[in-house]
Amino acid sequence: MNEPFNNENKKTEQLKSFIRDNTGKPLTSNEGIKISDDENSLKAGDRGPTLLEDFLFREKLAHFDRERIPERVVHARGYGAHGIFQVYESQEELTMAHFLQDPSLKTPVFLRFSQVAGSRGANETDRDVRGFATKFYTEEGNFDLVGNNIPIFFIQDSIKFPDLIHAVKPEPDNEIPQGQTAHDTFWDFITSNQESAAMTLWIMSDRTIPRSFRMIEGFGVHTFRLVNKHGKSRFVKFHWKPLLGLHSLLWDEAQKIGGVDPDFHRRDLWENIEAGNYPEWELGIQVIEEEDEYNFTFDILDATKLWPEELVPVRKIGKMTLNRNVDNVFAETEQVALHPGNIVRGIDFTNDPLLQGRLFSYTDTQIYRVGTNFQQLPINRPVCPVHNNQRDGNARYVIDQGKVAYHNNSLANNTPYTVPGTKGGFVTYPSLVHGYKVRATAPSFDDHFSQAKLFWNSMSPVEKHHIIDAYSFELGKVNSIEIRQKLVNMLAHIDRVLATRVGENLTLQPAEVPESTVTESSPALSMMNTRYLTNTLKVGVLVDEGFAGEETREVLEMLIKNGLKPVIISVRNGMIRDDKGDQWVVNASFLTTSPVLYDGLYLVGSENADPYFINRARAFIVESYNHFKPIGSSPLGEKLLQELGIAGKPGVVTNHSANVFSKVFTEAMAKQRFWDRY
Ligand code: HDD
Repeated sequence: MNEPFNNENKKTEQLKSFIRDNTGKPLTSNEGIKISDDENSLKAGDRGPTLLEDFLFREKLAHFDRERIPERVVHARGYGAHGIFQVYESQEELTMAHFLQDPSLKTPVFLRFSQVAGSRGANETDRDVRGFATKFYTEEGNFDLVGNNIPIFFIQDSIKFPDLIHAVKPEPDNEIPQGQTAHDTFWDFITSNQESAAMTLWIMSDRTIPRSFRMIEGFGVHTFRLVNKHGKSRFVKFHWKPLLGLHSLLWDEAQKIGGVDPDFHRRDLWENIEAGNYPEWELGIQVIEEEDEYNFTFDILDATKLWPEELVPVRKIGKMTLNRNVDNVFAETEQVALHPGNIVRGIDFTNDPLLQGRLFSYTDTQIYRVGTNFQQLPINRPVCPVHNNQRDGNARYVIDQGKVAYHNNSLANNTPYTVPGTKGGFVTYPSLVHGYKVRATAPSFDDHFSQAKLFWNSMSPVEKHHIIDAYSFELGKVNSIEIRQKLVNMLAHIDRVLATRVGENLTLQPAEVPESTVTESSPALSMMNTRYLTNTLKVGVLVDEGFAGEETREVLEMLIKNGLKPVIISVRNGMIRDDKGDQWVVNASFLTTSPVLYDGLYLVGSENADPYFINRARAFIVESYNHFKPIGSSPLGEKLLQELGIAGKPGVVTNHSANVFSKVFTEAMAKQRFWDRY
């Protein structure tokens, strides 16, 4: 039987017993010997050589030599945080899953965001799918929802996964390029495997260059099952919807941020959690009854297809809040072992051939990457009791008592004992399967273009423009003219205008091929239909020596009240004086920061601004303006805006009364981009 469980964050409590605080403590070896000198190795004479006998030196170096473990073969660069999940109301009708029954229950979670292609040191703003992998530490064992920020996938059968990844990773002869899809082998794979058509539209969209991890959606991608206590099963897809809305960078910004701050996304997540701005997502489900399995124009087991929300609505059933940064990235984020095969009672798999292959791959990779006993590492341990007859293996942490390690037994009264389904044991849903053993894909998986067209039809003109630019950029980096042509032809199957526009940028004509006839669109797919809030958006405040202190203070206080985060930028780091001689802290200098790191600018200036300040402010404003961002200015700054010819343009706000300005500028910040500047 399960041991009693309380409502605190049991995972945090469990992790506490493994935490070591080294502050103020004597330095020791791993064997506990106090160390008197950690700067000089033991030598024969002070000019050496070093003696083999130096066990302290040997231990230190040998451990260092083994500090790295293999990085994940995909999703190597990632960042995680702890939190909790709470269901809004009992989902008993749909599932037995314990964590979805009681709205007062706070289930601990760990969420790891990642990018697929780049290595552990890759730039975080590369164009890439983002992993969105959640471990729920439930009372009935760990449930992992290992998804992405895109609801569909490249391929239908997991046997192709190594091929896809070999194609996207740096090309093996010269190991170029890092963390990019813009190269020959990737687009060769895509054009040779046309099931990827719809996925390429998603990855060429702004979704793959997010503004923040806090502003991405998550999707379980596969069709799973929910099973209730009467044994009734329904098909389900899982969604995570960010409460801050869905927002992205521009491609030009993403590329520049890669140089200015390669840690842009982790810094954003870390800083906001530290500041108490806890990011939240609602968990949504789409449910299809078993008897409706064949009532759709697509196969619901095909991972290259989504279920349009207008056809199968998303019901929001709970909320996840990330509220604690890790204590140690290696011990927690790097060693966490996520696996879509980690399911709990009330949730089950389907025959989706992509999911089926994943069920093998993840445990296999964890054993290789982290070791046989990876589930015993603190971050991976369930918060409920674990008892079984598995023993030994490399780096075993648990000490199992007694002589019995087998089932059935009589010496231990046949314990640990099995638990029937009626008492909480996991029982696989008895779905009916029949058929010949064949290596084949069902014809119902054959339509590769209808949903690609649905996605295209759903995009706003700005989003379409970005997608055309993205394909043109990527293909522009492909050397093979044949591959460029094949892609333009593939696009012609989706939409002739798209293919023609991309073709024009490459001086290529799309072939005459049948074009998808889908005319529907799905408003839920456009990022333009998201929420627009000011919460935690960053405003770069440009000040120079002798700036109007009182007025600036008044404005900034109001902006902070409205959820914005002003950052004072000036010529030098350190301190700056306002017109009353008051000292202000400068958060960043023109040397250490860049306009691409801010969601908007407020130009305060100064009566006697120095030429260098004006020069840098001009560059900041021009770049922000070209990135469609809000720009505010004090009356003193207005001259510069006029000189640049942008005063009075959309999203350019001038301050004549602190009150009115703060309100109008806040509204502009919420809008985030002024596309009518195009
Ligand atoms: Fe995968 C990691 C998501 C298909 C094999 N995958 C990995 C991670 C995420 C995903 C988010 C990182 C987890 C973490 O943060 O540690 N993968 C997906 C999604 C897929 C998908 C949403 C399609 C719907 N993956 C997929 C297939 C295979 C794999 C078809 C192989 C058959 N994935 C792996 C892996 C990784 C992995 C090799 C690398 C490191 C790891 O598992 O822990 O096993």
